[in-house]
Amino acid sequence: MTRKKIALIGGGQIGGVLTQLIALRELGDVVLFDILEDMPQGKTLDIAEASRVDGFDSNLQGTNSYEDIKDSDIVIITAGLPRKPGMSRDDLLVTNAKIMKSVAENVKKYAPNSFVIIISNPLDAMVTLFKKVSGFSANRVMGQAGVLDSSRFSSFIAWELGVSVKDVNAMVLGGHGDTMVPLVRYANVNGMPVMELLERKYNDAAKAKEVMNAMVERTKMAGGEVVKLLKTGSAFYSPASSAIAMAEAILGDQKRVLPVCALLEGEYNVNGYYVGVPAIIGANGVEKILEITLDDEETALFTNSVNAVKSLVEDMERLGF
Ligand code: TXD
Repeated sequence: MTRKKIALIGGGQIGGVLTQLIALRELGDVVLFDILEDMPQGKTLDIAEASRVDGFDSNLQGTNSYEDIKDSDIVIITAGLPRKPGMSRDDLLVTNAKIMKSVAENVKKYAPNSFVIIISNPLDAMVTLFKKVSGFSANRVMGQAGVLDSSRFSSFIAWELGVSVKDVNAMVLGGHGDTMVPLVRYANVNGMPVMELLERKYNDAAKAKEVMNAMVERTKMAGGEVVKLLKTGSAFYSPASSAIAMAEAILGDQKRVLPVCALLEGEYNVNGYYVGVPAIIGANGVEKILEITLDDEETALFTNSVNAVKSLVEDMERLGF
């Protein structure tokens, strides 16, 4: 059996952690691409020189040439700049859209049969643009945001209740921005509703609600919380782990049910937009979007989030992308 080939476009903070995680798990061989000369070569050499200690045989190659990503099975994209002080959303959108356009053209040219996981921000717009430029089928183009946002929400719940995070199931839907929708009603610990456990803990329904609201708000602002602490750059360990979960689901045909940024074509009454929803992820990428019932309040929040995605995409189109 030949090894799988995984191309990473963008060799910054997330790209580096992705490389190491793929090697440690021996998911395949890695080609790490960046426009910065020598940097991806240096990063892959550093990680590869630990292969004896870590015990992996994956080949790790750094490159500045797109030709090297030829025939990759999976492509994970982190290329793009993070927002700097004084930069407007439109500025970030223009910079990263320009980068994403060239990335999409090259992935289309050299890895036309790959499954693509996009991480670059603004996430929902970048996935939309990649799909448009590449012309890839919808099942092969997805964005990573929901796996991380849901992991953050689950972690907060586990810490609050003093239970193993492995038993917590909680999901975040919608766009990857301040309007994202942590689903409180469906959050559970091994099937037991989180709200019920909180009410028992505090013996006070109002207090339980207050605690849950704080966790919801923290989830929505979790990226910013890390940015503020790091001072430079944004979260990179957890976004990398989250993308790896998606890549593993594809490579292992796991049929995992993961919240991913997927193209909606009528599901959830949305047509033609990329939004975070639960989907079955397997060897065919996004194999099926799962529709769940949302109550009135959840529907209002989800619609609000979809509208934020729509306006972001419209901004991008107005800018000529
Ligand atoms: O969950 C999520 N989706 C996210 C997304 C969570 C956290 C951060 N998220 C976004 O990921 C973040 O806002 C950025 O847009 C991306 C990548 O974050 P990272 O922390 O890895 O950024 P870096 O360290 O700045 O790395 C970006 C690299 C850097 O090495 C650049 O030289 C490179 O991208 N770059 C390019 N690579 C290839 N091709 C082009 N054109 C290019 N331009 C810049």
